[in-house]
Amino acid sequence: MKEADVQRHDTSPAEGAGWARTALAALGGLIAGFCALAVATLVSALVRPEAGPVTAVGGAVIDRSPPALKDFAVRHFGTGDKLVLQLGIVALLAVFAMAIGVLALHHRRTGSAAVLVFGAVGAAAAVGRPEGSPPDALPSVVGAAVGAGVLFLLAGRLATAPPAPRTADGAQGAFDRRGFVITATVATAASAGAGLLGRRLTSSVQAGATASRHDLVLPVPDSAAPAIPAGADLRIRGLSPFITPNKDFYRVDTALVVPRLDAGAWRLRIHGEGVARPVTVGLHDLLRRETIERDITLACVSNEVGGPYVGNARWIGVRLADLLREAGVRPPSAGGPADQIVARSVDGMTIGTPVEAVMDGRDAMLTFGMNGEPLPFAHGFPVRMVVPGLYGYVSACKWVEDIELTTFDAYDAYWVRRSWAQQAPVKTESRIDTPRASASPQPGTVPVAGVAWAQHRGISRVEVRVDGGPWHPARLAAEDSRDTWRQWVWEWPATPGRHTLEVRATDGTGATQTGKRTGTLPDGATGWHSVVVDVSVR
Ligand SMILES: Nc1nc2c(c(=O)[nH]1)N[C@H]1C(S)=C(S)[C@@H](COP(=O)(O)O)O[C@H]1N2
Ligand SMILES: [Mo]
Repeated sequence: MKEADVQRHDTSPAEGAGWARTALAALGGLIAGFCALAVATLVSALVRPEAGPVTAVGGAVIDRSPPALKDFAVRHFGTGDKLVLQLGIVALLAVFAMAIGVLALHHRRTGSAAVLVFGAVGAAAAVGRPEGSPPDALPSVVGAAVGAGVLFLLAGRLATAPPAPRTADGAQGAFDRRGFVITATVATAASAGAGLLGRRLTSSVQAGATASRHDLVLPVPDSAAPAIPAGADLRIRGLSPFITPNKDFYRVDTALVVPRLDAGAWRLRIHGEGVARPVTVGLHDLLRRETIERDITLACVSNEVGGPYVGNARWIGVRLADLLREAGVRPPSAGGPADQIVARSVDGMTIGTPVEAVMDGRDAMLTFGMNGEPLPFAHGFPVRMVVPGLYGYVSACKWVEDIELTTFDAYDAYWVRRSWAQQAPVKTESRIDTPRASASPQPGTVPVAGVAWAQHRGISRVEVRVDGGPWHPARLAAEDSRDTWRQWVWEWPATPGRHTLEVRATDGTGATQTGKRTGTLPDGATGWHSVVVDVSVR
């Protein structure tokens, strides 16, 4: 403090130079921040890309977001929610960096110390993530140390008068403008180099993962999925295709950086209560096992009525129940002590699934193939879980590396700790895909079409009504399996005017979807999807 104080008194800037120094100080703060982040990028490439400060803080924000906010973000930004979050963090950091730069102008040491405080925040966020460990602090700590040093140097250039001779503009203000420019340039260039090197390192590591995905040849399944019935896809304009292409498949997860795992290095451990013979398997062990191929519709509990977070794919993998039985696991109904399977991903996600559901004969899978190709990285490469009939957050762990048998009493998984239900079977839902809300079809016959799903129970009826009138049975597309969604269409004799269309489905047990509107928390939204359209002669 003492030195800074002396400097403050030393520099009595000439009038007019004040604003320029302040602006340069703010710039200095930005440069210091840039250097900190760039160096952190290099260090995180060596430690773990996800341990970088922006990613770590973003992850910590996600971990702590109340469910309503998470829902809001998913709803409004979709998969872009993460980009918005990261841009927000960087923008906020930029503002702080400028403020700290100005602070450092007068309080050099305090300003530099403030940079270290931000480093500590980043370090704490990284270590505190579900998958965090002490080395994850390094990127933030080293980055902040460099940033603090750069700021200290730059503030020094702004504070001290250069030794004579003065430069041409030296008369304007009593600070070392030239020194500032040189220091700023060198620091920026060196840090940019470090950052680029970090990116290079990360992408060369990821190149291995990409190659391992490219090289993965999916087996011909021992038990192929039954051919999709010809009438399963009604091929109506505006209606979701029966099979959702991978590129269009919704994505919901907490990963700011998609984990890119090397298939050859991947291992899955199965252990815990009642596991007589714990096992560790690699991908090649799975490929050598009996493989199955199944069409299964996946849905997110955060999907609002009428929402997009549902998709149908053809999965290839192995039956999880086979592996569990080999490990000596018995379901609770056969006296097994564990009633919950906790799947853990490489990014620290935990997903709790009832053992009974996995072992009751349904096609609960560890999958490595999606629609004829290896799982895309964003969907869990190399291996994820899929369990028909349960929402994704209680069944579909991506990038899975550990399966522990335990009880629901003993352990709450990630989303359960954030007020979502421990157990969540998919609710019967239906959605109108066409016509879209506020469409204006011509009067006459208008196909009203969509999808309905009640995984593992199947769909037995779909009905549509107009303006609260009588329910009309829709024509159902052929059923592929009760684990998949089902398309439907109703030919509407549309008359001019504004009309409200509503849809409801009945599942294979005969239970009709409730019209009572509830939100997504804690175990999935209910209510009938409705769209308002304007039928008009054009
Ligand atoms: N590792 C991991 N697995 C995860 C999640 C996650 O955040 N991390 N999200 C789950 C949720 S909430 C859903 S709905 C599904 C979505 O799978 P998808 O992104 O492949 O559509 O993945 C599940 N598996
Ligand atoms: Mo989800």
